[in-house]
Amino acid sequence: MKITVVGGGNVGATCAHILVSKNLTNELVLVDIVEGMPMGKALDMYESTPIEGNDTKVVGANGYDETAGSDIVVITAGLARKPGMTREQLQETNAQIVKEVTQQVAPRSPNAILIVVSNPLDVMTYVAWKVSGFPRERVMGMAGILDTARYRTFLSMALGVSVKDIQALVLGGHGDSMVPLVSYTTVSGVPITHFLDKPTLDAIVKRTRDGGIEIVNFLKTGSAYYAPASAAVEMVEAIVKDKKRILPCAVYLQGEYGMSDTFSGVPIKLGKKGVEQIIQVPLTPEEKAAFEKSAGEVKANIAKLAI
Ligand code: TXD
Repeated sequence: MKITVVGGGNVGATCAHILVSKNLTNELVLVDIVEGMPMGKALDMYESTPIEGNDTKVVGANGYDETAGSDIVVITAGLARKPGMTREQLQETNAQIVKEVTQQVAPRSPNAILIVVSNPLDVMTYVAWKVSGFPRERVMGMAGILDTARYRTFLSMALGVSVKDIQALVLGGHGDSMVPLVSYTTVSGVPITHFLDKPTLDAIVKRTRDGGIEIVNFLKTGSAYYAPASAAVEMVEAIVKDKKRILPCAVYLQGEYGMSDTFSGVPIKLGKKGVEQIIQVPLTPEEKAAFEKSAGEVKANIAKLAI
């Protein structure tokens, strides 16, 4: 197993570190354009392996030859938000970056599975899919797991119960119109509406939608990275261990949920082949309308791409 992480910034380096400490790969390559930085971070991580008892060879690079033959490539390269910015404002710059990265990665690792993290997430995943020419099963974006984790954390805080016992799904695009599905939220199988009233749930849904900017406003110089890195690793682990996890990920829709030629977050079965199934769950009329609005916004942004 060989994994490449492109972008050695906050999310990329944290993701690489978790992958190494979880022993998920024999070889990990960290790529960034900043001279020397990925080599320094990679060597530092490599030197942690005798202490952690891992067997991962960690390589840093400013180019792509070292990435050849990767099984999985996680793309985190690109600008992050600062206070006052929307994810969509990153689109023009990050589309060029994700395009360049994909052009370098795809021919060197033609059988790889691509996991895109860069924002605006759904549009950047479309860019990687389009530029790579890979089948849709092998190109996906990470956002739903993070958004769902935020939602589960806030519910756990409100209820005073373990985050482990809260099951939930957040679908749609990774933007302010994402759709936390209250109808599929349970505490160990018991509907969430049994525990919380509508105003409390509405406030939690809103906080989930604003979860990214809440952190940006604290950090001021960048955006969240611990939970995003953990979320990307959960996807990698599902693939590496062929776990057949059911996770919300951004995938190319061809008629599913009434949408086509666009990427949006929906539940999928994730295993060694990548997207092994897209799971269509019935939505309430309200949720359906919210999903269509969110996915429609992504589609409109894809139409603005000049790649
Ligand atoms: O849920 C999600 N999908 C997200 C997405 C959650 C958190 C962060 N999200 C997005 O990921 C964020 O909006 C950014 O677009 C990316 C990366 O966020 P990060 O916090 O890691 O940003 P950094 O720390 O600025 O790191 C970005 C790195 C930095 O080191 C740059 O030098 C590098 O990307 N970079 C490049 N690497 C390789 N090749 C090119 N062309 C390149 N351009 C920049």
